[in-house]
Amino acid sequence: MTEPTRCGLVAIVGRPNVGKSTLLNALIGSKISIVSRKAQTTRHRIHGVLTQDATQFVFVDTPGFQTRHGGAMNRMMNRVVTQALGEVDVVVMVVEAGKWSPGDAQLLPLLPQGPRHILAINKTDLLKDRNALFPYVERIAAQHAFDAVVPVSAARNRQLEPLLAEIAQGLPAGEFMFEEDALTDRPVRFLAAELIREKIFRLVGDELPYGCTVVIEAWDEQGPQVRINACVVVERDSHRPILLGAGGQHMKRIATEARQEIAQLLDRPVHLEVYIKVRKGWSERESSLRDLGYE
Ligand SMILES: Nc1nc2c(ncn2[C@@H]2O[C@H](COP(=O)(O)OP(=O)(O)OP(=O)(O)O)[C@@H](O)[C@H]2O)c(=O)[nH]1
Ligand SMILES: [Mg+2]
Repeated sequence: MTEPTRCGLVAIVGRPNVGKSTLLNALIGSKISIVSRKAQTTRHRIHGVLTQDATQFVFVDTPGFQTRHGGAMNRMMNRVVTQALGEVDVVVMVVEAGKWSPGDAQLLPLLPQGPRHILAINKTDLLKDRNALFPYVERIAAQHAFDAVVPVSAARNRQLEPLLAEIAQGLPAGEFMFEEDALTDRPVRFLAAELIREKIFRLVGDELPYGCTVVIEAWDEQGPQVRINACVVVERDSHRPILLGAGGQHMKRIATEARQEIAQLLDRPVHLEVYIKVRKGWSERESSLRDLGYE
């Protein structure tokens, strides 16, 4: 007799920059969600799938929940978080070891009753004194009754199995939602656009990344190379020279690094052209956010 299957949705939530996307990638063993040192890298809800024997975990990476800044983009991102929380079997709240800020506390009342609540304490590799974790956990436990607490290091792949075991306990019996070898619900075009945005987040100074988005305008798999045209949409004329850099060097590096990773993802050579377009104030308007692929 074959074992009955289990399958369920697992939301990964937390304030910006705690390592949610890194954790998702580590759990499924593949990079499907982009990562950068800057807060608010993730803007979309991204499903990542892991199938282990009779258990299928469908993780939902979410944007960092934040209450500091207003604006259409931030409202959209917070909406993605609350919607993701509405339909899950397990919630994994990610925090940074030793750090508990108002941004973490503000998320607690939003965690829905019903799902299993797990606290993943990430970045334990940065801890100097592991004993400091005990009072830290006690302080959080006093504010919210988590069903389980698991210290992990997403960057070093540490303690991921105990975390998966805790998550599995909250998954209901049921049919798999995805094929066993599926990694994500997002098409490769989306992942390609995200990889370009990741390079911009990583390679361009502080302000600009928040005002830009990437749109794939053409995708042709006919020839020996996959030919991709992508457009980086920025908010101001003054952003164009910043993105280009002297002699176009900056943009060149962004395109080269993105092309290499996209080729890896597709397992085929890629020809990538990247253009820049100015669309004034796009991130401030709900309508242009929708046009540009945001929920
Ligand atoms: N040392 C260490 N760094 C980590 C770990 N996990 C993530 N990071 C780093 O933390 C930074 C933020 O990681 P992300 O995965 O983008 O964080 P996020 O929570 O998805 O961020 P947003 O999408 O902006 O909300 C990156 O520089 C990661 O390399 C970890 O376990 N240890
Ligand atoms: Mg993220």
